Amino acid sequence: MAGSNSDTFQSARMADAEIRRGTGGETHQTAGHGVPSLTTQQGVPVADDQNSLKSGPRGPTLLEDFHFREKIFHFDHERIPERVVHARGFGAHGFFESYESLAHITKADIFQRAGEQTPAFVRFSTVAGNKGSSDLARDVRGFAVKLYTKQGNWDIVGNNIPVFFIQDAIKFPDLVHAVKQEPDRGFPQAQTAHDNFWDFISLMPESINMALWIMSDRTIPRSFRFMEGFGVHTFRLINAEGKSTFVKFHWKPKLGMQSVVWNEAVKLNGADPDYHRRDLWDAIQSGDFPEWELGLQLFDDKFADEFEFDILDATKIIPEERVPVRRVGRLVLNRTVDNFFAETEQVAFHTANIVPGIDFTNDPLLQGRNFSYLDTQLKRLGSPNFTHLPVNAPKCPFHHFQQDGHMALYNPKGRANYEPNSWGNNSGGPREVPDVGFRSFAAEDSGVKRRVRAELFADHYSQARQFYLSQTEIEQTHIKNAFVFELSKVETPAIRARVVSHLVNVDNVLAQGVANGLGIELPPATEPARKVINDLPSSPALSIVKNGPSSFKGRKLGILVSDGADASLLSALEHAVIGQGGMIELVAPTVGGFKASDGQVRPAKQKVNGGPSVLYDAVALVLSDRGAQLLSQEATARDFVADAFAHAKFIAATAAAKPLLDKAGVTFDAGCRVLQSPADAQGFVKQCGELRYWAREPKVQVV
Ligand code: HDD
Repeated sequence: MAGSNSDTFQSARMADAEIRRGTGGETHQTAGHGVPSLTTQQGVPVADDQNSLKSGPRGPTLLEDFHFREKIFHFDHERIPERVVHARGFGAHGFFESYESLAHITKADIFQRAGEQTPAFVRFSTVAGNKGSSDLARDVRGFAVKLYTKQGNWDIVGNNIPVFFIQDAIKFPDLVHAVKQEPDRGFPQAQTAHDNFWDFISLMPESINMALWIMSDRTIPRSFRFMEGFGVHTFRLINAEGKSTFVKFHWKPKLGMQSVVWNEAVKLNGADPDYHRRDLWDAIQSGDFPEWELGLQLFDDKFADEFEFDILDATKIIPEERVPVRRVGRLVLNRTVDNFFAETEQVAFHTANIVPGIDFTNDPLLQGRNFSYLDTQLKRLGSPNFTHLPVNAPKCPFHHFQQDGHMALYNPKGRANYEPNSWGNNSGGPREVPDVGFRSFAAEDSGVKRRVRAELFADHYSQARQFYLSQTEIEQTHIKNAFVFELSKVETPAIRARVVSHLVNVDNVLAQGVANGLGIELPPATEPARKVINDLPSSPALSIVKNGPSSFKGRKLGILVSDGADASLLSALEHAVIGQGGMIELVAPTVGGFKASDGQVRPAKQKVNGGPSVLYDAVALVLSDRGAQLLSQEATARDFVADAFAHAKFIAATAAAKPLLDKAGVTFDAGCRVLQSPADAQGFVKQCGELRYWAREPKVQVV
C-alpha cells in the first residue's frame, strides 16, 4: 500500500518492542528464572561481559573482540546535542479534559465535547542552563505541552511568564548568546547575573517588561506544580463557519502559585540540584497528580483595535482584569516517563504544530519561531524522521507520501509514493480532504516590504510599571533585591547604571532602591521612545502572593527529630498534614532512624546534614531535651532552624527544642509556635497553608 499508515507504524513499533525484549523467535538459552540473556546488538548471546578478549592474561586486547568494539562504539555515541535553549527539562505524560464544548468558537476537535480526554505530554525546562545545570537557577521556565488530538498533534510551546524579551525573532540568537555562558570563558552558566546579559538588556528597551518579570519570584518557582504557563503569543481560534476569535492561552495551577525566596534558591541548588524534577516525579509516583486548568482569553478585532498595546507584540500582556480568563479544561499529569532519553530528551515541540480550528497571528516572534523549531529538531535528533519516535508520533491515523531518510522506522508497502496518481482507491494511497483538512484563516495581508515594527511596539515601560505596581510590598522588595543582586555581579559600572536608567521610567522608588543597593547615584532616565502610560490600573492577577493556595495541599513539612521525640505529637502532625493533602519528611541525626518516646524505632528520610530546611515548606522540631542539647552542637541543625526562620517559614517546636532555637538565634514571633500537646498540630498545619510568615522578612533582612 502506498503512503504511510499508523497501523503499519504501530506494528513496526510493536515488532521493535518485541525485538528489544528478545521475544521474537528466541533460539538461544535464557539466563534462567525468566531473566533474558545478555546479547550483542546483533542478538548474539554474550558469555563474558567482564573481560575484553586478550592474548594471554597480561597481553594486548584483540581487535576481533566484536562485543567490546560494539559496546564501546555505542557508548561513545550515546549523547545527542542538547537543546540550544531549554536544555534542562523534565517531562511527564497525562491528559487534557475539556469542560465544555467550544464548537461555536473553534472547530478544533479537542474542544468539541465536554469530558473528552486527549493524551498529553508536557516538558518543563529552564532556558539558559546546560543540561546538567541546577533546577533553582533564576530563570524563565519552559512549559511545553503536546496534545495528541484526533486531528493531529497540537503543541503549545510556552513559558511560565506571559511576555518575552524581544519582539522580533531576528533578535533571538543575540538574546540567547547574551544570556548563555560568555564565549571567551565558558561561564557563568544558568545565570543572568553577568555582564553580557545585562549589557544586551540595557541596550534593548523592549526587554524591560520581561526584565521586571524575571527579577520577580516567577523565576524561582517552588516547583513546576506551582507555576502558571502561557502560550505568550496571540493565536486564533477558527470555528466551522471560518470565523476567527483571537486567543491567548493560560495554564493555571490547581495548587495555586508559589515561589521560593532567593537565598533559599541559592541553597537549594546545592542541597538538591534536581529539586524540581524530583518534586514532579515524587508527586506523580505517589498518586498526587498535578493539575492545571487551561484558560482562554478570547477577544475580537474591536478589542484589538481599542487596546493600548499591540496584540501582536509578545512583550505585552492583556491583563486578566481587561479580558477575563475562561477556564475550559484541565491538564492532569499522571504518568512519569518510562525512559528519560526516549521521551523527555527526544520530544520535539514546534509552535507550527497546530490543528484545524487553531491558527497563527502575525506576531513577528511567533512567525520566526514557526520557522525555527524544525531546524533544531533535525540538528538534535539527526533525521527528518524524528516524528517516527513514539513520543513525537501522532496518536491518530496519519498517511502521507514522505519517505526514506535516516532511521525511517516505518516504510509503507506498495507502489504509489506520489499524488495525484491513477492507481485507484485501494492502492493509490491517501487523498486530500478539502472538507475537513487544515485551511489557513483567510486574513487579509498586504504592505510595503520593509524592515520595520508596528508603532505601538515602541511602548517599552508602561506594562513594566503596571507589573511592578501590581505586586505586594514583599514582592516589590524581592524585585528590587534581585536587580541589586544581579547587577552587583555585573563588573562594568556603565552597564549597571544603564539598567537603572531604564528603571527610572518604570518606578522611581524601585530605581532609587536599586541605585542605593548598588551604591551609585540615581542616573537620569533613558528617553522613552513612546510616552509612558503612568496610570494603568493595578492587576492583582500578576502577583504570586495574591494567588497563593488556601491550604497546605501538595506541600511538605520537614520534621527534625531525635531519640525520645514525642510519638503522639509526631502522629498528630502527620495526621494534620495528610489531612490537608500534604506530606511529611523526618530529618534525624541518622538516616537509620530514631527511637521515639513510645520506644519504637522510626526510619528517617534524611540525615540532618543532607536534609536542610530549604527542602521543606514549613518545619517542626520534635525533640527531646537530650536531642535538642545534642543537635544544638551540630552546625547543620542550627542552619536548619536559622534558615527556616530567615526564609519566613512557619516553625513549630516542642518546648525542649529551646536550646537549639537559642543557638540558631531564633526569637519566636507570630509565625512560630510551641507544640505543647498533639492538639496544637492542627492549628499549626492550618497556619502553614499561608506558606510564609512574610511579616518576618523585613526584620531578618537589612540589605
Ligand atoms: Fe523557543 C525551545 C518557548 C521564542 C527557538 N522554546 C523552546 C522550548 C520552549 C520554548 C518551552 C523547549 C521545548 C522543549 O521542552 O523541548 N521560545 C519559547 C517561548 C518563546 C520562544 C515561550 C517566546 C514567546 N524560541 C523562541 C524564538 C526562537 C526559538 C523567537 C527562534 C526564532 N526554542 C527555539 C529552538 C528550541 C526552543 C531553538 C530549542 C530546542 C527546541 O527548540 O526544541 O528552536
